[in-house]
Amino acid sequence: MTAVIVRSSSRVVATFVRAAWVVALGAGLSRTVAAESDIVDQFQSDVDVVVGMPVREPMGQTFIPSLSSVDFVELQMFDASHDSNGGSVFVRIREESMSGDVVGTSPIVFLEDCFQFPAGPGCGMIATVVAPVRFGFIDSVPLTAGQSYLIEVIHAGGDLLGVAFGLRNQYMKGAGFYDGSEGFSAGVDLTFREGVIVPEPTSVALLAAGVLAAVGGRWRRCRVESFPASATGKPIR
Ligand SMILES: [Ca+2]
Ligand SMILES: [Ca+2]
Repeated sequence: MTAVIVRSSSRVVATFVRAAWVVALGAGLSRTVAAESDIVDQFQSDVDVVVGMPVREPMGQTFIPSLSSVDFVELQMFDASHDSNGGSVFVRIREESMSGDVVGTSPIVFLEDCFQFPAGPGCGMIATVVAPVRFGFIDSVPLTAGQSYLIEVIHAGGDLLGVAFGLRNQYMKGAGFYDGSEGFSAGVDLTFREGVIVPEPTSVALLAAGVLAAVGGRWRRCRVESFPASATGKPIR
């Protein structure tokens, strides 16, 4: 009987070790396969003009977040050159202004030639044809909600690119600028979205339910094996 108890105790330990692996594996999978969704915090959606870069840099937009971090910035851009090299661009988050400390830098994003205009003539000429370009930060950038920050857009090489702006002060909590100053007028705002990325609740719930079911199943099997025994001494299953 003692041996049975020891063996059963070992199985209990093994079960919990396996369960821990299941939970750990589940946590890893939740980051790699679970669907994610954006929570957009600050934004300005209108496109009134497209400004070329790098010739009109420095350019950017001040904003006041209501969330305490930022995971992504999305801009509306176009390929402004007939050259076919493609272009590269990245963004920085600074405190308050162009002279503020850099608190986050995105990886460089490479945009293929004519990325926003894949079919027919017009690439590099029709500035109203823009496409969203997303800049994801490798690590979430911590912010202080209610304080002013700046999105700086930087050309990193290749074809000339264009960045979209609104011209009617559509975003009231900040100002867009290029040529290193606050644009044509106080009404200029970058066309942008910024926010955080979260797992979709349904994915998390399904994943958690799956993990709990797996752990529960192992636990029930362990209990059946550990206690009652048949007349032959074999565990009853
Ligand atoms: Ca091009
Ligand atoms: Ca504004």
